[in-house]
Amino acid sequence: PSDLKIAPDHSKLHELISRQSNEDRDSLIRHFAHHLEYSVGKYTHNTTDTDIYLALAFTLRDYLIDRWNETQEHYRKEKAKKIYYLSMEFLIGQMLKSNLVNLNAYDLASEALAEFGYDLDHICAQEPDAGLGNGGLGRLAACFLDSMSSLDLPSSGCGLLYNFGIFRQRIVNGNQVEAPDNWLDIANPWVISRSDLIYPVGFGGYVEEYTDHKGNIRKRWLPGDQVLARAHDILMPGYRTRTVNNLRLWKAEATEDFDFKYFNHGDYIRAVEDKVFSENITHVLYPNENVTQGRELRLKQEYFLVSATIRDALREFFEQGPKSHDEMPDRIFFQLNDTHPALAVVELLRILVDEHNLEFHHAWGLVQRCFAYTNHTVMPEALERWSVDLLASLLPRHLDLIYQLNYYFIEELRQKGEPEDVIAKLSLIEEGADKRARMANLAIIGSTKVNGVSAIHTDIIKRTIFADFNRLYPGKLINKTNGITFRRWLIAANPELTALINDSIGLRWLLDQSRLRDLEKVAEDAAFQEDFQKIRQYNKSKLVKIIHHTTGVVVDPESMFDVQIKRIHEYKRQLLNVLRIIGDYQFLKDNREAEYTPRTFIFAGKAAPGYHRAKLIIKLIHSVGEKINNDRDVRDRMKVVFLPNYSVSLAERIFPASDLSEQISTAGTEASGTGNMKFMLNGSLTVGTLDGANIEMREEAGDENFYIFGNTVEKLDVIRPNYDPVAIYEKDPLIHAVLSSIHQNYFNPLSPGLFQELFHVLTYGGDHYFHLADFQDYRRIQGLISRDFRDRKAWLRKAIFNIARSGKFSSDRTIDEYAKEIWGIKPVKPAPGGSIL
Ligand code: B1H
Repeated sequence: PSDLKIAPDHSKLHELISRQSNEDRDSLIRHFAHHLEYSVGKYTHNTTDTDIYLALAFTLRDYLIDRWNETQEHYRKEKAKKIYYLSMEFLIGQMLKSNLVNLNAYDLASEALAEFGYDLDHICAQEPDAGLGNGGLGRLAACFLDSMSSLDLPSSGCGLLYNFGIFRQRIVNGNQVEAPDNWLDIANPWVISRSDLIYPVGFGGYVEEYTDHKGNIRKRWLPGDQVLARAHDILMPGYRTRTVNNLRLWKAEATEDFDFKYFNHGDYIRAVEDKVFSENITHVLYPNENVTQGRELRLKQEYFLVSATIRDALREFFEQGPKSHDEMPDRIFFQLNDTHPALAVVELLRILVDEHNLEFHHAWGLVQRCFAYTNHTVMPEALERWSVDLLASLLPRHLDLIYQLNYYFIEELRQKGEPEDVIAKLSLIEEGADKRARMANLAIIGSTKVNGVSAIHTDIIKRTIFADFNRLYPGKLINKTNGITFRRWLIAANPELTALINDSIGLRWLLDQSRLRDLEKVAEDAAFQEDFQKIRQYNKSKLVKIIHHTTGVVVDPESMFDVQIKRIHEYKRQLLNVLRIIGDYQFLKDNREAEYTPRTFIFAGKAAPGYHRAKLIIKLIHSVGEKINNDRDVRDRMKVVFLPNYSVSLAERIFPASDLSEQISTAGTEASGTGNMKFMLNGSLTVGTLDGANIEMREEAGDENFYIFGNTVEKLDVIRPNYDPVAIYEKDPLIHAVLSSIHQNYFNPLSPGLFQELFHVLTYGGDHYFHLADFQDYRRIQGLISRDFRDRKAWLRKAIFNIARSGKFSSDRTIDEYAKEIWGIKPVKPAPGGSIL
């Protein structure tokens, strides 16, 4: 960018990193021209930015396909063990830029397009996000795919091709309004439909007992309905390697066999209606995070993913010509991203027993060695417990097998002398009026390893929800702290900072993020600090434009950008942030001349459409913002904005422009968090509770570079029994004033009563998430942060230390640990190929 005064010597760097020849460049341009003409159908007239995007995407796709074929051929030759990462969500976002970065072709493409007068960044922005996920869990899966390819690990993501991803959020009058996300409405060059990979998936019907030719009594499932699962691949290149793996997304299609009874009765429409009905399965992503909705369609989706994936994996396994099933655990391994795909355990067992005639215990022994399960939450409302009635009608044979597994499991527990009350808790079935199958318990007994996603979270699951399992199977529960891909979240999202880092510490960190530590030596270097500051201001000025464009609010790029962006959830405590903002506002109204570090409070995040209270929090943020932004007493020092439609692509623009990262969940509730890491990597400082990965981030950054406040898990355990938020409200004048403003409709004079529910939740409702218990400490630390921000050099030093010590949170580190400690696989280096492009 021309207004940026730092000038790393790109030409030299470029030569050094890429050694790309003119041949690469010419080939890229030739391919691009070909696709513009023959794939997009444009020549010179009325070529739109989207056309340019499509032509470039088709060009890269060719390169990806070559490498994918090579990679798969190589895996087959090496008889490599393969990981299937099963997830109902893959929040991959836009692909063009990250593919260019990974293929080391970003600069090349940028120069080539510039020749024709196009700005590559602007072209990349034309791509619709693939929003096939809700939040952290889905984005984690996407980061993992990037790392698995970058580390040359034979693997495939396994998910669903939803027609509608996470809804688009519009804000009307301060309220969230949902609109469908029709992300496939323009041709998607990344999604490759596989004409040959299609499997029938059964539902309903009944279980039949029969006698086989040896006289054994056996069971088989005769499904009532069938739906076809067709494979669609999105290719995932690794960073500076020729390895390309695939994300395989299954889409539901109706079977060709219409129900002929309708035709015979002349009811053509009815027959075709049925066809449409079965295609519903992959129509839409359930928009919940950290909550399950026990709906029949969701169960169908989960089984659909599981069934198609297991069939496909078994096909690949048998194509290798194994001597027996016993080779399975050396060739295939399934990682379960939460319990959503936990039925895979039963599906594999069913196929081995019912279709391949393996003896039950032999089959189960094999299954257990092919699975591992990741737990992502302890929120009770998120733990899946499927109604036994629903299972009986949709998957009768699976329910049968769950009962059989439970019988042997409970027998084992009795033999170990476990008391009946403990057995009742461990049972796969929750007894009661409405019986339910506990998917976590099933996933645990079906897995070699179970992992939490941060040190504290693993500790909590070992002590609480899975304590008995931990005692029974010591060593089975382990920690794998989450990570993020530095390619998307630094190299692609913040190229200016990347160039500065390259200039000062060289390029080794690109392949080994722990080498970012070398930045420590420039943390106090005045020139480095100044360049870093300029980049931050440049990114902030770009965000200022977005804020103005989307909200109409003009904010000051010199103010501190204080940011909370994530799903709206009570446990994440956006309300605590709002209470603090109201407190600041009241303080400034009463003390107009007081010293105050100007701040821009930035929020973004979606609320689940059925989560009324979360939507009310969005409305409150807007109402408070409306008041503050228009109050001439404070509006030069405070601004509150809510950026609509939080998404991966919007996040990529916010992290590089943030000063302060709000990670303020109630201790013990946020399993890890991954947004927290993206801020750290881009040089924001964190204000946070001792929760999730914050704890390890502080350990790495150093206490003096991290702002911790609030009650710990241990303290909350002490407080909980006698916690009395009403007493705090009545005794603490500050809290009283803040809550009264909500209670007395200060921000909503025209719709009195609107926020009473929120007032109630925080007081008489019991303040389940301890907002009031942490309020004063939160205010204290924010005061400290304000003072520190004014000492620019000290602040920058802290920021640079954060970047330098963020290496642990690279998903390459996380995936390396999964590979070694859970999957038991080694990198399979690609066969040497030509140039990188
Ligand atoms: C996380 C979910 C989740 N934990 C149920 N659990 C869902 C649960 O549709 N559902 O039914 C969807 C999502 N998501 C998040 O996982 C945690 O809250 C974060 O703390 C964590 O960083 C992330 C990745 O591990």
